[in-house]
Amino acid sequence: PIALTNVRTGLGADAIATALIENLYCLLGKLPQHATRNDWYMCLAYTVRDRMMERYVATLASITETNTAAKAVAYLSAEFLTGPHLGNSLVNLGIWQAVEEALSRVGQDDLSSLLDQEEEPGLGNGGLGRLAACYMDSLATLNVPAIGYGIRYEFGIFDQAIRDGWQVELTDKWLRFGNPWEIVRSEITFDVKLGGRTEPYYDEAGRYRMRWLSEKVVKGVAYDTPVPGYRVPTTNLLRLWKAEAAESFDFEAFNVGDYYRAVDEKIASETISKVLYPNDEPEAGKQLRLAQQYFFVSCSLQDMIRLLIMRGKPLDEFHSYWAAQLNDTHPSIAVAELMRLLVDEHAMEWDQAWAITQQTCGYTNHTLLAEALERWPLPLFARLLPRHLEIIYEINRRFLNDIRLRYPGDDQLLQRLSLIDEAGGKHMRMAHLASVGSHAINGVAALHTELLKQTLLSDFHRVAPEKFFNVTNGVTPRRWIALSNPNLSALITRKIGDRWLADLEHELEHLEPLAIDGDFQKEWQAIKADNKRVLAGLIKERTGIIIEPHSLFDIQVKRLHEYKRQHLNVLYLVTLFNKLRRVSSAAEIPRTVIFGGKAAPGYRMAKLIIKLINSVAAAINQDPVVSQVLKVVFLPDFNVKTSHHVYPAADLSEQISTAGKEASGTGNMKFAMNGALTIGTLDGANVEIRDAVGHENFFLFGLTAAEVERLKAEAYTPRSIYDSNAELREAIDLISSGFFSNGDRGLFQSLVESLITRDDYMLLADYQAYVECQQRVSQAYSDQNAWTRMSILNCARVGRFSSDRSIREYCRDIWNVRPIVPDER
Ligand code: 26Q
Repeated sequence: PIALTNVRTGLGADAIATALIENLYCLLGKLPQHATRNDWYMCLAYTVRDRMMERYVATLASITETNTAAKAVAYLSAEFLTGPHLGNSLVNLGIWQAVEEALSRVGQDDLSSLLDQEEEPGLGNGGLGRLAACYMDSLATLNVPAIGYGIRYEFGIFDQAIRDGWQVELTDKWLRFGNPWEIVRSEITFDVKLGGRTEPYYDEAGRYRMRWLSEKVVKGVAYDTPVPGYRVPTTNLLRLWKAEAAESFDFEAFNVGDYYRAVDEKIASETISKVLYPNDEPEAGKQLRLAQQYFFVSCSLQDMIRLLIMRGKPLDEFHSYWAAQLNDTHPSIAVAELMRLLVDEHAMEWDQAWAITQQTCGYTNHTLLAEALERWPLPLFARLLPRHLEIIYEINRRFLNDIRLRYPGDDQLLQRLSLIDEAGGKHMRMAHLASVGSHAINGVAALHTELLKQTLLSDFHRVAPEKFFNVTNGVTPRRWIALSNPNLSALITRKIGDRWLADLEHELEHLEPLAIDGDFQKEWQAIKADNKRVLAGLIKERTGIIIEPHSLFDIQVKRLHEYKRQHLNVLYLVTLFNKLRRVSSAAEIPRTVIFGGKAAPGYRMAKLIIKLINSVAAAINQDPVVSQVLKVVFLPDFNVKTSHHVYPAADLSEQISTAGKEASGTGNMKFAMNGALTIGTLDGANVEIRDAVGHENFFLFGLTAAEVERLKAEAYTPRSIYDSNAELREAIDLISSGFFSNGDRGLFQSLVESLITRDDYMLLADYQAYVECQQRVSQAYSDQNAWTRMSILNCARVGRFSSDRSIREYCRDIWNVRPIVPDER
């Protein structure tokens, strides 16, 4: 090991203070008196990164050195929604106080303003990308060697602004001021072929083989970001690929004098990692999305092979050293690409390559919604990946042959299982490719896994039940409690010691006896009140709306989607509005209802729901009587950074999706950990959260998933509910009347129409139950001591929703990997 001087590694305030000044000077070329706030942020970031390097290098060595025999995890994901790194690094390295002290010695006593300076990497849409980030934190914390492989998007998820109540998308220029957390590995690059055709040939041994004569080649360059575990020796990495032009192509064009064509090629190549696609983006741009997926998967698998060879291991032991997890179908082309690399590039026999591929890959499903399943039109697929199409045909032929032998005469079964959907324009079914190519398939909550087995993948469950597992999602308590709710963390530590952050499942429950302790309740309430004041300040700053910190903070933050039913919440608000205008509002519990979330730019109904929320909010907030007891806020640009202030301030967490539609949800866990009570349906992980916290501490309403299906099958008629429920009709009619849209009766017509005529997500069916449940919430909130007891119990009992528990289950059931004990390094 290199003897690093104390200024690069020292964890005390002295060493850190010296390092800050030195980095400011050496890396940024500034003296303290000329440094801007961003300069201080940058030099602090470099100073913190320096302190991760020793562990990062040692951990990487455990994946590259010859004599270590540990299996490592490759988490393949098109999205990693890490959020800002600085605060999290301080928590995990245990240097928060030392940094505060060091900063004050150099005349900077506002750490929080420097934390605020960081542009968050928004390299994900929502739950799935954030889950990948939580899992990276837990892998490192559990000392499991792992690489998160993905794409270094130049533009992440768009920034959201609200203008005149509508969502406006702004480009996310997160790299504008540089990224101090990443290290470019210019020497780690791979060529990725695209397009062209295939051709058979005979190799030197006289064997019949295929080669791929591609139309073009792009180059992937590795950018590494260290991922420190919580107070452990392991520091893993995120390895994100940036697309660049393969130089050879520049030269070819240049040589024939076509300089501008060479530059065009370069731009086209770099487009591949340019921008993150929002989910639910329809048709347009599909080809680029597939190119993105293939690009990062190919680079990652080539890198894994390179690392295996570096370790001196033979290729036929690939699966003994790598567990590759496919985060949804986005990286599922890995199944065909690993086959191509092994068979075409490394001359392995098909059967052996197939065994290795299946033993290496695991597939996590995150959705049952038919419209969200990835299917590629065959012509498009063939154009971009002609060799993979052949490989997939061969996988399919062998797979269906096997099924045919086991289930003779069942042609329907063959058609349903096939990797190719033959109906109405042929399509590649990526969920089928992932399922066939993996040894393990998992859902992300108990209910979701059951539904997966009964519906979407029922035929796969029939032919290979041993492949199916449930791993209920979890979230990291380091970011979602320690970092975002420091006062609550300090209180917990004062009462039950400091082991809970590393062992939430077993330690947090020690809070339970304190739920009825009057003094503890007071402290708990004081912290919640403080957090609510902070959020109120942020809301005033961002929206100008002044809210009452003593009111019940009722919060729904998540991506906008009809199945998540933000508009059910709105129907309740309009109902309340009507009621409060009629009768004296004095008896009502004061509430502040807060929404946040982005809509996919092409999802018109989701964008209309945002407009509706803002329109209803405006009417309520300006009504002199109603606004005494009810305020409604749409907090713009909900992202990881903002969310740090949101979860800790919530009294009530809205988890009101149509039962059977939300695979798991993870916000539900973040809220509960911070002492919010949940109003929710029996959907996703809500079911397990309710069981964990106790049914009496959870506000349940609505149809079950089975009831939703039954009702749908029996010809559901939302209009009859509209006709028979006067309060509901009044609410809907007020929206139709133009009351919230300056008399424009047309504005919300499509929304109202869809509710009354189709109501695909059963809002009307659940409306009355929801309204009544909200009344129970108000009643419960009026007894502050009882509410506080429930709040404490919610926190104390959700230890199992730590991502550490989830990762332990993946390690045991799916990956067969073990932690590296620190001594082994
Ligand atoms: C697909 C094709 C083209 C462009 C984009 C996409 C795309 C991108 C992202 C499709 C889906 C996503 C993200 C899905 C997602 O976040 N799912 C959520 O995953 C969470 C973690 O498991 C669950 O808790 C949520 O229930 C689930 O909705």
